[in-house]
Amino acid sequence: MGLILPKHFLSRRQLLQLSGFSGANLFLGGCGSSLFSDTVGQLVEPLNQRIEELLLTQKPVPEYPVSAIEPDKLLINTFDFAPEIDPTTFRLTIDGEVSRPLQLSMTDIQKLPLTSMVIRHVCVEGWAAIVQWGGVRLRDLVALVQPKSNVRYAYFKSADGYYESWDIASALHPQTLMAYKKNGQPLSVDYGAPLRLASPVKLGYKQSKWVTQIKLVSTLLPAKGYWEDQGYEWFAGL
Ligand SMILES: Nc1nc2c(c(=O)[nH]1)N[C@H]1C(S)=C(S)[C@@H](COP(=O)(O)O)O[C@H]1N2
Ligand SMILES: [Mo]
Repeated sequence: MGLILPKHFLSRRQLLQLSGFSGANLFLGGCGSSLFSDTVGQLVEPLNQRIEELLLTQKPVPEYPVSAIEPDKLLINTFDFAPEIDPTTFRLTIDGEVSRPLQLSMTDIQKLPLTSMVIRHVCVEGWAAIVQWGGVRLRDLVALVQPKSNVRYAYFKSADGYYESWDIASALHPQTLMAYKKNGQPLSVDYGAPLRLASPVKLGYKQSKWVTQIKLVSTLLPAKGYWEDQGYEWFAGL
């Protein structure tokens, strides 16, 4: 079929499944005509070269066996309140310097390949826990919106007022997930439902819960993150 598709991305079958997304939600401002061919056509375009290179050079960090999960050790760490979000009306906005901004429902997101990983969550306050997260790779979501070549950061906005920014390499890491499952169960409200960041490459405070918007940008704003703006380190790598 001559489709140009990076092999670390979605298969053709998955693309065709994706094209079944409800059109109204898939593309902001889309005209709605010939959605099928339009969608598939956009998704198979190669990504820009900088991002392609990043994706090819990133190595996964070792994971733990399922038997190592510490179900009681992941403390709830919320700076203020846990927002109740109706998962049926929830939409994740992905926008910024991209060719195809999207608004995705949880049904859309759960049609994407599910990745499961057992990693250590580390909080700067002096505790850690081995956790299993399940969700969609952020790189798959980024690929859908077709980022411009100048994109260097991802901003994450949360429903409780929390905000974060990440370097694009960490955001595109193969184990950086937008998670909707924890230890094999659906994510609960306290732990960030319906959707949160989870990654073995960043400290706990980078892992935003209740994410409602992901914005891909070329410059870092003065407001870098909820804790960073109070003096914590921005990169916060593990
Ligand atoms: N929206 C939001 N995300 C957040 C926080 C928060 O207060 N609000 N706390 C952060 C901190 S400091 C940590 S350690 C982890 C804790 O995740 P958990 O509550 O699922 O253990 O969430 C991070 N993400
Ligand atoms: Mo934390």
